[in-house]
Amino acid sequence: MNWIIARKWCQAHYIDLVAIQSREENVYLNDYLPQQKKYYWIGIRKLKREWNLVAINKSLTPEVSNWAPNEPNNGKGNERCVEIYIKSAKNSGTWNDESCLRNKTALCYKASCRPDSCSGNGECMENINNHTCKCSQGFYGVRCENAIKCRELASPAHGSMRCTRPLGSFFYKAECEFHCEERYRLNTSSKLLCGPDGQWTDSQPQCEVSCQLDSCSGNGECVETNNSLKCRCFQGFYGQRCESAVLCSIIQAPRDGSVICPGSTGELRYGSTCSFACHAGFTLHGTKVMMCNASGEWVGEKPLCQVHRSLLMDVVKWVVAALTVLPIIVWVFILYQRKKKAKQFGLNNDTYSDNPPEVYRNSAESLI
Ligand SMILES: [Ca+2]
Repeated sequence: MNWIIARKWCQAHYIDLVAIQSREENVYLNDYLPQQKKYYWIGIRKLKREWNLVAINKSLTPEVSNWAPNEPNNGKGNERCVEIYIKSAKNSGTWNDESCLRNKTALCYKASCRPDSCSGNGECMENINNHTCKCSQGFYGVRCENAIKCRELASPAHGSMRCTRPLGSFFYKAECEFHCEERYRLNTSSKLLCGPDGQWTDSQPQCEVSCQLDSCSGNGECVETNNSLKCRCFQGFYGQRCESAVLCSIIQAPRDGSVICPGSTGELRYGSTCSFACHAGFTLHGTKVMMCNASGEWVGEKPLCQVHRSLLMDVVKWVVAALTVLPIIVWVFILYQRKKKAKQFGLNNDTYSDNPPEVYRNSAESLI
């Protein structure tokens, strides 16, 4: 029967003309089949200038080709079908392109592949009396029944992991997503896929502490180093998280004066200022405004309130004037007293004397 009828016959009684997919099969067929005078048709035909394995509709590859020397030669100009020499005198087990109209024995095959022959994870290849599975990426085994496994992952410290595992735990096609607690950040991708080569798309993620707005209490610069944080405190603050402020001591008002520290709420921090003033009549001597520095010390000397100089001078003038006038007043008073005594004894003598006149004394004695 010619090639076309041979194929139809095979399709009717078996599956198709044999689809040879390896060179070893040629050896097997040559050993196994009996010799036929005109040899056998096999399931290879030229379609659109390419040799095609018609049963599985695949192009013939050089690795599978087993042409006899100088073949295919299209010797008669219409050689578009392929025969196999079985137990020939020479080139036994090799192929020759031949006219499809020639009559030869049909070499059929019986299917061995079933829909689940390769577990749905590979391509089933028909062989003589058997089949083999060509597994898809990510699968292995005689029936491609095993999936490649990636190494197991775990939830990171201070984080969580959630996986979808269509083929089982951490097998090919598994997807794992990672999340970190507040104040922590993933150091790699948040989503990992298990690839067909058994490798995750990234390394196991870890949650590392990350700088937040309040990591340094808003009083310093946050720096991330080796999964830890470091605070560089601004001037006037200290502590691991810059949580403490440098404080200056409470400053007292000067005597006869007052002090005002604007904006302070009891604590006098770095940068606080205090202004001094004196009561009326006093003058401020020294620093009018003092500032708390980054070391917790006041800058400047506390001022003094002293009496106003003009007022002091007025007081001095009054005292001097008083001291000048007072002796005169005393002298006038004494003089007045003496005159008064003289009048009392009838003596009209303007001449001043510490001793009263004898006349007066005698008269007095005479009165006694
Ligand atoms: Ca030929």
